[in-house]
Amino acid sequence: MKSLFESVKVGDLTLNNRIIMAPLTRMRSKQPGDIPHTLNALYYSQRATAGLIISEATQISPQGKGYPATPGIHSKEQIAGWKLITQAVHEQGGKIFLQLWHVGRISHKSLQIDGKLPVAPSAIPAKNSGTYDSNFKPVAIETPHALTIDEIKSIIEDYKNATKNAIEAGFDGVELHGANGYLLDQFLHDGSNQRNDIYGGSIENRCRLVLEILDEIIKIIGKGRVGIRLSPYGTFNDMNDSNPIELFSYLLSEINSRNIAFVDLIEPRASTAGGSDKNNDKAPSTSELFRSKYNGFLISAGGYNPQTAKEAIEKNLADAISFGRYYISNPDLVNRIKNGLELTKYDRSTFYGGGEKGYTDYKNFGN
Ligand code: 8OZ
Repeated sequence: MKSLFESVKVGDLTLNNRIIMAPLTRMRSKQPGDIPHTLNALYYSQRATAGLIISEATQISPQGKGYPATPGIHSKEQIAGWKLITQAVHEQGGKIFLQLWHVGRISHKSLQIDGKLPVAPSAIPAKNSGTYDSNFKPVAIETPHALTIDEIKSIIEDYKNATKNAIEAGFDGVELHGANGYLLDQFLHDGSNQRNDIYGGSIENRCRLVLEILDEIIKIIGKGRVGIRLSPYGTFNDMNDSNPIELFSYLLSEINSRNIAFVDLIEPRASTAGGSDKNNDKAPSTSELFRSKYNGFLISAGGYNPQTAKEAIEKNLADAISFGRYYISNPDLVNRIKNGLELTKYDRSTFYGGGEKGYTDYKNFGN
């Protein structure tokens, strides 16, 4: 029987266990410049006993930014900052992927260069969504600018550049953020993509951008070091689609043929992407919907506790389990689960922005 605590091969890597630290937005990069720094290195190195750390979502370009103080991977200073983190994690025996992010329409003029409008597949705003300006003041989402084909090509270049920068910064691989209503997800779903060119309309066309980017980053870093995060049935950031089963079945079949390191699927029950502690327990599960459609290593994320994680691995519903909120408050999560220790509850008020409090000061019982 499979166990959460056994080492396992994923793409080109061997992980020490099947417990993954989920990508977690914490908005604590150094300002100005969205630069990772020593405090972030301490935070990640405290969590290095995870089988794999997936970094917080990281903008591939200034245009890809949607929240204050999220880090980037497009400047020399940011690459140097990330090096502190990869080195600190590697010194503790951990592995870390960088999550490549473009927010698309989930941004605000005040976060964009020259106050330009955020961009998206179509000029459709996300309803009931918001973000924060650079002073952490809540702001509403605007109607985005619909990207031209040339602008899409330039975004693909930004993903390539970011992947090269991730290699330079010492990451073990990259995860493409295709989830939670950000740019790539906006292209996938017909609720946000109403283009009538090669990037819109049919499922094949809506999946084209994700697959083109996947192919480009595979060429740069190798398929064994590439993963992708998807959130089928996610409703966060106003996502909706007329036929999600067909959409994600097609996408997974295309991903199968590329033989990448892993797919990281957010459970539909966690449809608010960690934005609330309420699960939609009536939602169908990833394993029921998609386990049989994907041939590779499947990471499952969203609303797990130690018991349900163990069961999911033992029943072979997934190959690894990703923890988000519990990784915020339990840096030694692997030890806690392994030894049945109580988990520390997280403090939601310190999730985004700030310093050490609620970041590097959670209790650690050791590894
Ligand atoms: C919480 C707050 C801001 C961004 C995601 C990158 O949901 C995020 C995110 C989460 O994937």
